[in-house]
Amino acid sequence: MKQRKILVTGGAGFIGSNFVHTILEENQDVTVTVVDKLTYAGNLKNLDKWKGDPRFEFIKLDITDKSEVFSKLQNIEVNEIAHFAAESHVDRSILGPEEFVKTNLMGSFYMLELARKLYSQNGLRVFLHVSTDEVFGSLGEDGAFTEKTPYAPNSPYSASKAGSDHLVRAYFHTYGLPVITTNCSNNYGPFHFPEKLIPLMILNCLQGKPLPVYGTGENIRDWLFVKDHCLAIDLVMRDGKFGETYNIGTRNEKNNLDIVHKICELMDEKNPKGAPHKKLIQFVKDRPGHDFRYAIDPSKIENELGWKPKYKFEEAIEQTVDWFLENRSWWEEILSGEYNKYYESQYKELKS
Ligand code: NAD
Ligand code: TDX
Repeated sequence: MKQRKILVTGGAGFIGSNFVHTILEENQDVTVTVVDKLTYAGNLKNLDKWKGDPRFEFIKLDITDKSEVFSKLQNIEVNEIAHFAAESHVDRSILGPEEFVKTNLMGSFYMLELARKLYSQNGLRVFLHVSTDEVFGSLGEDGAFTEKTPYAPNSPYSASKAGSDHLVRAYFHTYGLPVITTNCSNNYGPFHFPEKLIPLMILNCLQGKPLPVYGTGENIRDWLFVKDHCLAIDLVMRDGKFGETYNIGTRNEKNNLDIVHKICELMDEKNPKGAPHKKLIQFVKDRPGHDFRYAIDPSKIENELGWKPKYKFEEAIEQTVDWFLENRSWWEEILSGEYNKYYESQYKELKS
């Protein structure tokens, strides 16, 4: 394989920054160019480690601005694209769907148009589109999503991701672009933005704040450690088949209340002055259209690409809690800014 020169969109966000760490830590002979708008969820601190490294470059860019995308990137020397940039929070998509349609659909469209140009100029090797299991909708008590499950998105977020998945597919069939899509389940780990369930519960425990559980807490998610996800994406970029999709998950279903209890137990051990943290649990209004259950069947990536996760849930969730305990300044800065206003108004609404 030629030297890999990877363009990573959304590389200052949660999964994108973990992917940059994985790629640069695991490979010497690779360069990474991150493009990111630095929205509320993007944070250059996530990439501090690579400042000044000749293998790393950062370009501030809004993927919904077509002229900016083309003026800044059409002559760039990259041979792979990993497309993570998106609006990612379901609750925010319910409050304001427009940004989701713009970034997830139009932004992905412009990235595909750019990829088409780079492909015709110098033969782009792969365009990897990072998507979600939420495009498949909600499961009942049984079964799991396979690559053949029909699409049935229920939130503006998942509908915008589904739309982008279809565009990616069309660019393979119509233009022969070497695309691959991955659909994964809920990630957790370092650099997770505090609005999402796991970091929110860890940080509220640390601050002695209520732990808001939507509805009955019985909804089920299939939790994937972000480092396993990033290794899987790298594998798919190297060995995956163009035009195909791969589901990524680790058969790790848990209901939300079990997740919250697990975090409370870990916090009782590591932050004994707040124990028992489970006294902070508060049942609040349910999310509108709340999908009941997600579960991934990862047989295809296991059987065809030989993928195996490295981490077990028990060790990875503890590593995650430790990361938040050891990186106080990272989250304190986020909690002291604009995000706090969003959280407080969201929480007020959930209790009303
Ligand atoms: P995130 O919200 O933490 O990060 C998104 C990043 O994209 C941020 O750095 C943000 O600044 C950037 N971005 C947003 N709009 C942009 C724009 N217009 N132009 C350029 N950059 C922009 O999200 P995440 O959790 O890291 O998710 C990454 C990808 O993985 C998304 O495509 C998401 O749909 C998908 N995904 C996430 C999960 C999960 O559990 N977090 C699960 C499945 C799939
Ligand atoms: O305060 C909360 N209380 C609560 O009960 C929050 C923030 C969430 N929840 C519930 C809702 C969900 O059932 O926890 C579950 C997980 O919620 P989120 O962390 O918001 O994740 P989810 O909506 O499942 O979506 C995530 O996984 C799939 C990512 O945010 C998406 O980007 C990804 O595609």
